[in-house]
Amino acid sequence: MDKKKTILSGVQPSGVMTIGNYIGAVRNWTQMQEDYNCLYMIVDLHAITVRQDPVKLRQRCMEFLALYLACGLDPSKSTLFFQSHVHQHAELSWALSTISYMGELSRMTQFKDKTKNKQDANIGVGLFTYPVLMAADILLYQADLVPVGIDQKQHLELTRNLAERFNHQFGDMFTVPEPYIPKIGAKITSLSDPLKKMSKSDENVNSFISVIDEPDVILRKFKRAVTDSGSEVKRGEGKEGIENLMSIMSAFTGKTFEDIEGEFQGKGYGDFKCAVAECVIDELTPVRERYYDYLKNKDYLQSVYKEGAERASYIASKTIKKVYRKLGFVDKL
Ligand code: ATP
Ligand code: LTN
Repeated sequence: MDKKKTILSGVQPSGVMTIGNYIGAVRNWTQMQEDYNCLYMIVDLHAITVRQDPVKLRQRCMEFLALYLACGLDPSKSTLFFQSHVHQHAELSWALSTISYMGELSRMTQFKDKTKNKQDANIGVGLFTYPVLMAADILLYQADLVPVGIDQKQHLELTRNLAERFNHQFGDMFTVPEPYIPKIGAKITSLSDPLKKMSKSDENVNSFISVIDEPDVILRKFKRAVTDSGSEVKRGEGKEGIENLMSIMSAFTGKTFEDIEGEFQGKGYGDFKCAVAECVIDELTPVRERYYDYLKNKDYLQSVYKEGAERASYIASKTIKKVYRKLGFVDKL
């Protein structure tokens, strides 16, 4: 019997993957492939909770798959698929929405952030029920562990609550999952506002580094990253910008904060920013090269997502059948 634990995660194809997504999530996924049963999605159903251009979205979904492969996800070890190709995600989401409370969904900080300054009349319901779909993604595969950045912790809590609530009301059904949040890089912040999360859908392209940015672009963006008016490379009050760059360097080199403070003692921000850019460029250059190779090979990409959807659907259909029985629906003949 397969005793490996199950891992599931996903990224929204809502822009180009940033180093925040890479450090906070995707890079850790690759390391888990050896020891776990891994399923990694491109969450296209989630992406449409904010307005998307359909032509661009389709293109971006394929680019994301090429990026997953370029970052080291291996389809012979992990199941890679598009969320919309497995219809049970939407079905389980509906079932779970009937045991979700308005109050708990209203408390989700991502919902509050994304609807800030908007009138109720203009807020899409999908943004509100977004975390229920995420819970469905996870519970459908009985995932044990979910590797994400810190911003998703609250959604994981909700998923655990929904799993427990369902189990309590209808009898044992779902594994209650645990979040897996990295110690360093769980929240990389914006280069233009160090108090804000780095986000791929930010309108200001200088606020994020995408994993396929060219070396000169990476260097330029780091050079103009917002810091404080001081000159010492160390952590401290009001030094969030520098601390963010230190986290990036630490994540890309394995150096501790103390190592970095020691190495840059007496040197200015200019030298430090160039060094941060250099270590990011070193790691991302092969990723970018592999990405363009995969992108050219459409047949291969198609074979990957077709097989991924088949494998995922097999598990998802078994779960939804059990869920429907528990809920009291008549078996489909
Ligand atoms: P969007 O801008 O469309 O909201 P995003 O860039 O915030 O997207 P998501 O697709 O929401 O990214 O997140 C994918 C994964 O990357 C999640 O696990 C999330 O926690 C992680 N992640 C996103 N941004 C960061 C960040 N700045 N630092 C660390 N992890 C991050
Ligand atoms: N909401 C997540 C993306 C996501 C996800 C998931 C992550 C959708 N479904 C299931 C882990 C497991 C985000 O990062 N915005």
